[in-house]
Amino acid sequence: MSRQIVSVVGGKEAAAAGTYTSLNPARTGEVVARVGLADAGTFAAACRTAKEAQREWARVPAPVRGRVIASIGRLVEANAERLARLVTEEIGKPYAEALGEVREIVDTCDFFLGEGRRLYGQTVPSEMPDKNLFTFRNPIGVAAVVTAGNFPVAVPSWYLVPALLCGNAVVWKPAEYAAASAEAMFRLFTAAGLPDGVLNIVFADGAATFEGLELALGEGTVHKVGFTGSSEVGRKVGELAGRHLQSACLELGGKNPMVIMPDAELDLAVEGALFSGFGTAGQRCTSLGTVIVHESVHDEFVERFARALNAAAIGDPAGDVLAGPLLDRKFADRYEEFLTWLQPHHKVVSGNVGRITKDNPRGGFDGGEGLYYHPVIVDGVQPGDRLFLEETFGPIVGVTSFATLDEAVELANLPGYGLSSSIYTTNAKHAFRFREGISAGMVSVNNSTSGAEAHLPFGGNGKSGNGSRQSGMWVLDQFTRWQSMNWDHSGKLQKAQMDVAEIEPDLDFRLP
Ligand code: UN1
Repeated sequence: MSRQIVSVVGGKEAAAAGTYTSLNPARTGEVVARVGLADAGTFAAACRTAKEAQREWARVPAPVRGRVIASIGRLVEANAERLARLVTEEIGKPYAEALGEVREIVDTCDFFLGEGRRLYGQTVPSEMPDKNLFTFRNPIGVAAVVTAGNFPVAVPSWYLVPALLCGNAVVWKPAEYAAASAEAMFRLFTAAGLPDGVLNIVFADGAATFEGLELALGEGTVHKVGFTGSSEVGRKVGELAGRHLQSACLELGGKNPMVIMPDAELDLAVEGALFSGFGTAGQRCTSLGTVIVHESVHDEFVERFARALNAAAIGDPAGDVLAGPLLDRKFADRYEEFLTWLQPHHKVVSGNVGRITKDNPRGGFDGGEGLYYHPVIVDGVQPGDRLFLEETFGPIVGVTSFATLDEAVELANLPGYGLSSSIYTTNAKHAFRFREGISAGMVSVNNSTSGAEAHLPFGGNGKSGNGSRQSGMWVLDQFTRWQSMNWDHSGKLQKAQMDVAEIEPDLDFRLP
């Protein structure tokens, strides 16, 4: 029996205006959940409800809110296998990775549970006597958070956990195709004791969400928009937020480069490229886009990379595989479009291309009813190619070569994204020169482009985002606003800059 799920606003189930069916991408005949989709009015109503609930929540002492975060972490930990199994069932993420994803929620809770006892402001001296200066972090109010389904629980937790800890209320709109995973996580969060209305979940399609967001921003019930998704939609969300004098927290796509220097340990680089490019079937925003390999090791690298890929298991995500199916039909269709970008000057070195079927099997695997695709390595990619310049969410990696490190950095920055990057080298000078030159928010040395840890800043530049950062202490600036306070207890009006004591120096003094 499949699940029936609907939006929950203020602790109550909200009316649905339509239905979405979330399918198992590994067996598309299996329904994971029937999802009631809300309209724009329900989204806006959820934001009003959140605004009401936020006032009381902000009055709960931050250390007590920290205890709620601690409970969320415990609940997620106690339900880790169930939640991971659901993620695997709903989006086809290999179970080991799904467990890792659930772990990332716990890590995020572990980090922020103590932040309730910090949320440090500063006490600083004034220019004048008998006056004190302070800074406070205030919650922003209501955060509207719209998330993708490739990380249906970990990435939402990067928004939800700090937003709630800081005393905000949240309206969360998860991806429809990952609705059951999102709803399960929502239940774990509310079981930790969040008062009704502090966290609301609204299932809606993109158009209704955008319209609802526009309404809510107009009504003044949303104070921060968080969005994880494509650069294209991110632009629209950023524009909308900007019209309301807000800066959205945008986590967008990537065309993440991996540079391989002639001094790299090639087998290590192959292992890194394999996981970066084809783990999660290439559907992380941090997945590898293009390998930029030094011309002297190009042929050797490509040969080993193709060999490693051919030996890798693609199949049922419940098993021990490198990759399962694509997330959902929408992603499979888009991926097929990316495959049309292949041109005569490209050389596919990995074997078959396209959907894995009886007529186009991968060894003994025919894909059954799943949205499985052959993983593809394309050699000979050139800087003017769409395959080089644009994100290709899915299991396809381009390869190009370079002569000097400066040229490699230039190639790495050329597509104009800036989320993640990687360099394989045994020379520290190369690593630091790369770090300095690369536009990405994240740099790996001798490691995969993916796999960011929960306590480092996560976010991109250029087409990957507007410079906002999630995770770690940096995200606090997304969910709080600084307030400065001065308190004069001198009993008279002391004017800043004017009533300030001056100590005369003898600036003509010189040593004999
Ligand atoms: C994403 O795909 O939106 O660094 C985030 C990583 C993961 C997060 C990916 N921890 O690959």
